[in-house]
Order: sequence, then structure tokens, then C-alpha cells
Amino acid sequence: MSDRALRAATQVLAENWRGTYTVPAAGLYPHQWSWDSAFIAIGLRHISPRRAQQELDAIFSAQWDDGRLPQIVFNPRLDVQYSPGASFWHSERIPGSPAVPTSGLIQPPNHALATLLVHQSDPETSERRRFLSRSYESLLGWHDYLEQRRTGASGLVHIVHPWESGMDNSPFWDAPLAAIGASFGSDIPRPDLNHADASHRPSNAEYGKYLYLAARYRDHDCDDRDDAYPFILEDPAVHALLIRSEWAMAQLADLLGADSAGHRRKARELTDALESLWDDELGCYVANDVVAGAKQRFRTVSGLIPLLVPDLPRTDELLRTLSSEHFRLGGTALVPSHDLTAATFDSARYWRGPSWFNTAWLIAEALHERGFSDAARALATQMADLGLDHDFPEYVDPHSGEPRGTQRFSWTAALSLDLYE
Ligand code: 2M8
Repeated sequence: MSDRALRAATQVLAENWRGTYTVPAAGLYPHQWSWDSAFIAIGLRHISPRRAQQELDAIFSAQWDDGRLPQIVFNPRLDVQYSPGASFWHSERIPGSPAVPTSGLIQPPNHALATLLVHQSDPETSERRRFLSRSYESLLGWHDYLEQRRTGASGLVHIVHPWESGMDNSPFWDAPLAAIGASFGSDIPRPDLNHADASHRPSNAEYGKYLYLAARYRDHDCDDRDDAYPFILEDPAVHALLIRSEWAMAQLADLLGADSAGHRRKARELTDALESLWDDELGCYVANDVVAGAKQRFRTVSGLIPLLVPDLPRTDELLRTLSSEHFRLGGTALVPSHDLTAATFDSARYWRGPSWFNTAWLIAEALHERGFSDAARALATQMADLGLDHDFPEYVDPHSGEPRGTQRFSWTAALSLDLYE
């Protein structure tokens, strides 16, 4: 990597650092986000393994008693700058919440994978700070929450809000949201539109449903026991990241001299369960609406992320789909979030088409682990070049590579440091 690229990425990460964690972007996202921090830590380990550890420490210190790691840890001083914030959630009123104000929802479980990579980058500092043993305890609680409280009869992990997928307005959620008659009302705060073009963001109608679901989950004390709760989905990327993280837990257990067999067994069980989300005709995994009992048959980047799962039976098919006209690996900017040929594809709007850097990293990592070193390096190099050329955009138009959303975005800067050189 060039000195200029390293300096530019380091500068963004320094600007967005808040003493113990990194905000995703100063204006649009002024708090700490869970899966962002794990991706940021993966990049930060190249410039400061200690800061990478602190980034993860900060999210672990906001763990709920039931083990969940919250979607967002709020800075209450910035309440009006982001909606819904601390004054919406009032997490201090919910039994089992931590001392700091947080959202009650979760995000995809990439934390064990990040913990392993961060530890491996500087085992000495990690040992001195007891990073591994402290993190492992938190991660055990986190995975228990997902595998006990959030797993259904299918053996697949459940999400209860589009935000929990990290891919807020993916077409996967269109029908499940449309089936919910209720909405939050017409007075929807949209501070996000002060920082990004409305045509790059989810619509007001979607926000009405997002806030309705969040308020309902909050008003039931976030206890996962609301029998008539209307949004329960199984998402391939969330489930695949849990599997990949369970394999990482096995490695962490080995490093700590703890029992790793249970993690391997669990990872295999979770991999077997994933098979029910396979769609032969589409050539990828799809989401399942548990409430309606209906598959959401779209090609999205979420359905390709299982490529990261070791010993996956569908690798060849997924690689074919990735290179096909639907995602055009190598022929377009990064990996589009949605099928380029679909009627629902939108090259600008958030998770309905634009290419994102975190999902590109997950695909690059999968290609690297499977021995496709040239393809992994090409994708990582494209990430680094697009990041540098466009001031580290949140996402890009897959056709033109033009920046969309906000800029000086932390995971874009962080992951551009991970080049497979
Ligand atoms: C986006 O989601 C938040 C809600 O969590 C939002 O739209 O306000 C998503 O891109 C998500 O994946 C990401 O973690 C978050 C912060 O970067 O922004």
C-alpha cells in the first residue's frame, strides 16, 4: 500500500476515534455501532492493535445481562443528531440492560472473527491486557444469547428488525414489512437526511415500519417473548457470520486451553441448518419469513456471504453466481448488494444495489481462505483504490464506482488497510 493511502485511511480513523471507540461517520452515525466496530477493529489492527482491542472492549462493555451485544451504544450528548437515540430506547428502564445507554436490538455476529484476527496481529499486547480471556467470556454469552434465545425450530438464528441484518432496506424485507399494517405514524424524525441524499437512503414509509417495530420490541422490554411479534426473519449473512464466528470461537478456545469441541460441533449443526435457505434456481441463499412461512426469493449479497463458511457444500454454485451477470465479480465495482438484473435493483439506494466495502471484504476474505488469492487481492485492491479516490465513501454505485451515502466512513478506511499483500 502506498504511503499516501495509508496516511489517508489513518487520518479518517483518527478523526472518527472518540477515545475508546470509533464512530462510523461523524455526522450521519455519531455513536458506536456493533458490527462496524468489529470491521473497524479488523483494519485498525494494522495501525494500532491496542486501539483495535479497545474498540472491541468498548462494545463488550455494553453487553446486556442476557448476553446480547447491542446494535448501538449511544453518546447521550448527541441525542438529537441521530434517530432513534437514547431518549427513544430508554434502555435504563429495561431489566438486564448495561450501565451505558444502548439500543435493544443487535447486529450481525462478526465479533469472534474480529477478536481472533485482532489477537493474532499482536499476541503479546493481547496477553498483557488479558484481551483474549476477557473477550472469550463476553463472546460465550453473546453466542449463547443467539443460539438459545434467538434460534428457532429450524436451527437458524432469528432477526427481529431489518436493522439487525445490517442491510436495512434489502428487498428481503419488502414483503414482511408490507404485511405489517401498523406504522409509527407520519411524524418521522429523519436527521439522517441532513447528511446524505434522500435518494440514497431508505424511504419514509420504511422508516415508519422501522420505528414501529423498534418501539414495539422496546415496549416488550426487548425480552423476545412477544408471541404476536410481526417480524421474525432468518437471514443467510447473519447466520453465516454466526457459523464463521463459531469456528473462530473454536480457535480462541484452543489458544486459551479451553474445550473447543463444542464450538466445532455447534458450527457443524448451524451449517446443516443453513441448507434450508438454499435456492437452487437463484444459485444463492435467501431469507425466510418465519411469520408468513415464506422464502424471500431475491439474489442479494447476503445470500453469497455463506461463502465464508468452512466446508460449505454450495461453494461452486456460489462462485458461479458471483461471476454471473447478477453480480459480475471483476466486471463491476466491488460486489453489488443486490442482483444487477433485478427489477428491484437501484444503483443508489442503500442496500438495494450499491456496493459496500464491508461485504466486499467478507467476500474477499472468503476467496482468500479458499485459495483464490488473485481474485481476493484484486477485490481488496479495488476496495483500497475506490476508497482513496472518493474520500472513503459509505457505498458506491456498482456501475460507475461513484460515491454514494456519506464519506470519510470508518469501515471503508479500516478495511482498505487489509490488502492480502
Ligand atoms: C446502517 O444502519 C443504521 C441503523 O443501524 C442506519 O441506517 O441508521 C447500516 O448500513 C448498518 O449496516 C450500519 O452498521 C450502520 C452504521 O454504519 O448504518
